[in-house]
Amino acid sequence: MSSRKSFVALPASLAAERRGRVAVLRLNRPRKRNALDDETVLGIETFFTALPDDIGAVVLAGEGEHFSAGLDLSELEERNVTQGIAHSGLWHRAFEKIQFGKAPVVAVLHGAVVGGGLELAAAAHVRLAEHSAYYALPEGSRGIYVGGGGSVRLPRLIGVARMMDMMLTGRTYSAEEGQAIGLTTYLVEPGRGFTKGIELAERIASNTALTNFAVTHALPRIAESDPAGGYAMEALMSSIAQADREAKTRLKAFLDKRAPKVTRS
Ligand code: 1HE
Repeated sequence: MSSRKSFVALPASLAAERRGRVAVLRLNRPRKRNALDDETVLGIETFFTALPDDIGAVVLAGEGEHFSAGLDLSELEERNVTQGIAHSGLWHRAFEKIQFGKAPVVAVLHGAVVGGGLELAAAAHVRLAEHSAYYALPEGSRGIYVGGGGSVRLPRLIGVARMMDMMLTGRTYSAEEGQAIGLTTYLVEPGRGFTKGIELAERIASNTALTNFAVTHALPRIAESDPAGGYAMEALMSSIAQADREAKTRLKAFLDKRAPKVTRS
């Protein structure tokens, strides 16, 4: 059931609602192309911190013609080095709450997904794009540098060489190119993104909480480990997951021929 009533107080630049076990967070500043000012970044942190325990997945989307124009450049006042580090830390903290939060996040991308907007999208677990989406890191030409975790997350998605190219030459990737290089894993027709995002989020929310935890919290850490540590962590995680009562119930349902088979989509 859709409910417009938000479970958390947010700035006007964000809008939240819940639809059953799926929570939706929209960047809601279309007149400024969803540029991310400090208040919005703090609001994102608040939203993901306050997520109710029964929410199984989140859809993150943008209102208007663009997902996000990145950092609100009008706030780029004179900062000294210490203040700059603190500002970047604010983004890091907020986006960590997305990546290592309570529920998997599906980002629905369209229009400009640039600078800090791309860094935001990179913190999600599943990214899907409408054909209108395009990706850029204009920091290079603005005389600044990414500060929202982009150097950590983007090379893991598309490689250091592509990120260097984007920052040094101002290269823009189209939605189709973004799909080909791994920025997104779904590409849909214009206007279909949100519906597809909800569909994927509902599917994710139907997994057990323990499996979703394993995939979003353990898997990325295992992937970063040395192989020996990774195998040990994987063995522990898989034994914990299979011991869960809900896992036993689901396995029994399959063996009793009550659960769906895996089919071609
Ligand atoms: C903004 C911003 C912004 C738009 N900060 N106000 N990001 C960028 O370098 C991207 C800058 N933005 C653009 O290139 C374009 O605005 C877009 C391609 C995204 C959209 O173009 P368009 O023609 O639809 O909109 P517009 O007319 O350019 O902008 C509409 C309004 O939004 C206008 O304000 P107005 O008062 O004149 O109506 C713009 O000034 C405003 N606006 N983008 C502030 N980004 C943690 S570090 C991350 C570092 C970065 O993210 S750097 C990348 C910054």
